[in-house]
Formats: sequence, C-alpha cells, structure tokens
Amino acid sequence: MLKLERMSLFLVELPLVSPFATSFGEERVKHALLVSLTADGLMGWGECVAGSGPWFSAETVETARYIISEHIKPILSANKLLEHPSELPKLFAPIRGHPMAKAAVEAAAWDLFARAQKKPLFQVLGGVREEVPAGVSVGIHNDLPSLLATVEHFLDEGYQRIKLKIKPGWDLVPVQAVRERFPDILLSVDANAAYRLADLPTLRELDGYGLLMLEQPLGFDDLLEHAHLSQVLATPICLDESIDSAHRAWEALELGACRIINVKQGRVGGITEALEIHRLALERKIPLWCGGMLETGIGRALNVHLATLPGFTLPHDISATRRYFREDIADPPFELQNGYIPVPKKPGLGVEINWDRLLRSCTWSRTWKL
Ligand code: OSB
Ligand code: MG
Repeated sequence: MLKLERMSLFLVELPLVSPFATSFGEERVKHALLVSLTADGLMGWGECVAGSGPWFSAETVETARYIISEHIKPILSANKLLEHPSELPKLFAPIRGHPMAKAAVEAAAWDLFARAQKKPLFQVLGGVREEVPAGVSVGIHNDLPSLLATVEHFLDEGYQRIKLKIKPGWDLVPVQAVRERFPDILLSVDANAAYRLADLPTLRELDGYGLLMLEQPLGFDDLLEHAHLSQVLATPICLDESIDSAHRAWEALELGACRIINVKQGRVGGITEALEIHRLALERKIPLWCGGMLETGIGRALNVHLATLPGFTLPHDISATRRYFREDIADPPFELQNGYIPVPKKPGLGVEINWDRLLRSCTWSRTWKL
C-alpha cells in the first residue's frame, strides 16, 4: 500500500544532438514534462510523451501540465492510498481523452510501486528479457549522401533495424537508395500520417522494397482506410498514431487495419492500457514493438522495461541516450551492447534523476502536497 504524499511537475528543455525531422515538422529541442510522486520516503518518476505542439497528437506538454495540475492532482488528493498503480486509470476515467497526461502520472506510480517492492520494474511487469533489441528512427534528411552516411553510422553502431521517416517528396528515392546500399538490413518506413488513399501508386511502389513494415501511412485517427490499404499491399501496416487505447487496438485488429502495433505507453494512456494491448496481441499473435518519442532517460527507461514483455518481438525505437542528448537528466545513460539495450536491474526504473542537470534544463516547476 502506497500513501501518496507529494506530486511535482517539471517542464524541461533539452537540446537534441541533431535536428529530428518528420512529415509533421522538425524538432531541435526536446520539451518534456516530468512528474514525480513521493510516498514513504521514496520518489517515483514519469515522463509525459506529449510534444511541444499538437503535431503528432492533440496533446502537448502544456495541455498535459494543465490536465495534471487542475484535474489529476485533485483526484490524487482525494485518493492518496494506492494499492496498485493499475487502480489509477479507473480514477482518471472521468477525464475524457488526454491519455499522455494520465500516462505520465501512472508511470510515476509504477516506478514508485516497483521501488517500494525493491524490484526492477520489468520484474513487476512480468518481463522476460534482460536486454531489448535496439532499432533507430532516422529523420528526414536534406540530401541522399547525408542520409546514407547517417544510416551507415547507425549500422556500424550495431542498430538492428533502421526506420526511415518519409513524406511525399522524400519517399521512393531515399528508400531505394538505402535499400540499394544495404540490401539485407531490416528496414521500415514511418510516414506519420502524411499520405492519403489517393497516393496509392507511391505506396504500391514502396511495397517493392522488402520493408519490414509501413508505419502510419494514412490519417492520424483513421482505421478504415488503413484496412483497405492493408488488403492491397504485401508490406505489413503498423499503426502508431491511430491506436490511442486498447479498445482502439481491438477495433484496428477486428477491421484488419494493421498487422503490427507500435506500442507507446503514453499514447495509449499508460502502462495498464499498454498491458491490455499486450494481452490482446499475444492472443491474436500480433507482433508488438515499443515506439519512442525522443524521451529523456526517464521515459526511455520505462520503454526499456515495457519492451521486456513476451509479446514485444520486433526491434524497438529505443536507441542509446547519445543518439538524442549530449547530457540527459537521468543517469546512467543507456548504451548499446551488440545491438541491444541492457535492462536496468536496480529497483523501479533503475535510473536516477541528475538533479543538477534537471534544474539547469528546467523552465518551470511546481510541487503540491497531496
Ligand atoms: O512516429 O514514431 C514516431 C518521434 C517523435 C514523435 C513520433 C515518432 C518519433 C520517432 C522517434 O520515430 C522514435 C525515438 O527514437 O524516440
Ligand atoms: Mg511513428
């Protein structure tokens, strides 16, 4: 039983080592909202995966700050005694939407819970691996030579799968160039909802490059058009943006809208909801992998623990810390070992906040007594 005592929020800005461009825009700085919860002399941490603007999803760090401050905090104050973190989604259910805000608070409770049990989080979750296969997501580049150099660099580092961000005008040419230079690698593409069914000729051409999957080609909230597309392409469709809950995952599978699911615990409303998708996927033999949102060490650690579950069978968008940040706000940094990220073995997330760096990158914070 946890007795919640305090909650804190921290808005942080961390420069990225290189700009990250997708079909919806370019990020040079990671904006993160961190949550801490304290109970019984322990502190647990969660990271909200919402971005600085409503480009990937409707939520942003600012909407999450508002929802957590004004609507989740009062719920926690009224329910300070917590048997298990999985009780939180029911308490948060009166708040419609805002999965990323809810997930950030639930994540802090999972860390706290695992620390109270003195167990690494993956053991609490039922994980079965001590290392997880690392892939890397490669942003849209300005030219082919620089793209090929980036891909070669990541392959040399040992990444097991390369994912290319694509958009209309940056699709067939880069995919063909990478495939020609590296014929045998696991290669996938992510369009972040940049295409329409009218783009079928392009998507059909992409189908010829032996891609592991085609991630979220169509509308950010679409299932039906993806189901149609799925019927005419050989490449498996993987959904990311469209899956914002376990119910939505079920609908997608019923409709045949995807054959693979990218699980981001934040996008679906938290670890409890992600575990439900995991159950569904195992039942239906749907491969899962863990997506990423350029998280700091806090969110990255959570992804690593989640990715140890048996249904997570494809390489993840979980890369080494140095692929994103020169200095992270959590220690130790994640490093690649023979293409895998080792799972932290210390209690909870198994990473610790570096207070000095957190306070240096923090632009706003607030603490409440619950
Ligand atoms: O669509 O998977 C995505 C980053 C930010 C927002 C959306 C996505 C991504 C990535 C990067 O692809 C994954 C990572 O390395 O964190
Ligand atoms: Mg994606």
